[in-house]
Amino acid sequence: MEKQVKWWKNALVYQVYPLSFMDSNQDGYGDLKGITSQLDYLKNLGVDVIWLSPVYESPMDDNGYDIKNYLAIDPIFGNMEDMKNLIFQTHQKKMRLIMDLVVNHTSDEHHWFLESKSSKDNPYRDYYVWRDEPSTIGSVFGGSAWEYDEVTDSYYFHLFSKKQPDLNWDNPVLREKIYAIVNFWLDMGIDGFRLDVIDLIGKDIDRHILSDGPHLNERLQELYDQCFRGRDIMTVGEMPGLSLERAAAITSGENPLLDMIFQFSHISLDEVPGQGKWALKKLDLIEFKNVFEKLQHLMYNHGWNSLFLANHDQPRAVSRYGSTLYRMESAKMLATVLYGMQGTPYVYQGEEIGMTGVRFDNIDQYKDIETKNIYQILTHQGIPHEKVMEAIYAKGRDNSRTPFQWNDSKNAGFSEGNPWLDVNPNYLEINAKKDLSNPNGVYAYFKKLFQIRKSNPVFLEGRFIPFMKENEKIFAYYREDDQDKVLIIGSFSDEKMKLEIPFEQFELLISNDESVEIKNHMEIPPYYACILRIGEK
Ligand code: TEU
Repeated sequence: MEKQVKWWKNALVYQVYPLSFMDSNQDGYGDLKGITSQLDYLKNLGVDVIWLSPVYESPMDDNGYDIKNYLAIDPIFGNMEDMKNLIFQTHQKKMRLIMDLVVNHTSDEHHWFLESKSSKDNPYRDYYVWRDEPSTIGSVFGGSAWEYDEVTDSYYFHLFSKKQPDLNWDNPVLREKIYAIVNFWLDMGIDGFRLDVIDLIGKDIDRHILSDGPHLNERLQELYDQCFRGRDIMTVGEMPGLSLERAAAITSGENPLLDMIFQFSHISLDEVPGQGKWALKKLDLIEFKNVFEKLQHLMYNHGWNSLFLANHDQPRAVSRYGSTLYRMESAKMLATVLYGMQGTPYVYQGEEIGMTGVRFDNIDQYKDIETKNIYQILTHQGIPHEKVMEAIYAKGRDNSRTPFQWNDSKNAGFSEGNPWLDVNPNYLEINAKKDLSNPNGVYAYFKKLFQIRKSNPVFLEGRFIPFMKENEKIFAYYREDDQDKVLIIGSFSDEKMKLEIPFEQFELLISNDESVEIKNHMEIPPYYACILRIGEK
């Protein structure tokens, strides 16, 4: 009997950051109706699944990752009818939709927390983590992870902002409440979830174990049994602290705990180890290649991988790994090497038109809580404004959150109103209308690349074999199965590079510069990328 391939293995997932995608009512905030109006844009790219960052009711301290009511849509985004309509229209177009599930913490304005903090014997007290004394654990967004609350003279735990108290997953009553929420949305017809920082739900705070804690597997198992089992859905867990090996283990087996994981080993390589994201280090391509090679080998026939370079927390891939001087070339090159690998491909909104990071002069133009906090902390430490801004330009989360650049009209066609975050001034040059009108645009390239992926099974199941492993500027590898062999090549160099193609027979499947003739001894231009089929098919 032929092995049945799970649909999400061959799906293209597109992340929409609702605040910044499309504003339908001109209030400056993107919304659900705006997303619904652009479904054809996504369908035409080849998108199978839309992942929606949170749209639940929220005070927006962390742009919706601080939820006040899990069962309501925030008025900024519309209402429940708009949500149902988005799900319906997405399904009509034969796409699916997954939501973001943020259950490590809630907003401090969630009624559970308001009850919890009101007195020590309130029935909701144990929904959150309270201690008489703080420990040394720090918040991801800077400062202590403990906040004093005078009502009960105790401290609550918040790994993110102080408006995001952590839920107490040790409490079985709380867990039941969460499962009911998950089932509410699945019963409404959504097709799965991206689970925010889900590596944290097994933590043991008193022993300072946060990611991948002692209870992680049992909690994921319970969630699976109570909510996911038997449903035709996909799940992807964001697990910033998980090892490659554990990511493979959690996603393997007949009924994996999660279908795939966002694992961050490749993401942290441009940081000074152990010093956090703001301590910048030049990326060593060899290290980068090694992480991917390890991941590809670990996941081969054992677990499943997600392929991503960007999301709403990460800088724009072109600015980070490519070159804004060779913007279109490097956007295409990065897509080629990333999506040539085994795993489910993820595109973050704007990546498909080569959007870049932003450099605002004034710190007040930044809206991200993490960026604002770190600016205060670092400048108070005496680090000069310019130096802090350089780190923010490189790593700040607003780089990827500026409004989507649809065209060259006012506010890039995102909104007639005042955008909640300024549009990147380069929208006159970089926008979807311009890119789509160019047959050699980034969008057209992404589209073709995804068509090639889907129509050649070697991309789904083929083995990963590195090529030019020791080269510090070229990322190249084969994918090979019993029937087929392809060679994927991408140059990370802003200079010409020499390349040896050790085959007589090959067919060019795609390249980002068609004027380049493929020969045994060849020279490739900066940021060149191509995929060759080896031999004759
Ligand atoms: O992010 C979790 C996380 O640990 C990081 O991605 C982190 O936000 C980033 O590295 C900070 O530099 C998730 C969400 O994706 C993020 O937007 C939220 O702020 C965070 O959880 C809290 O919900």
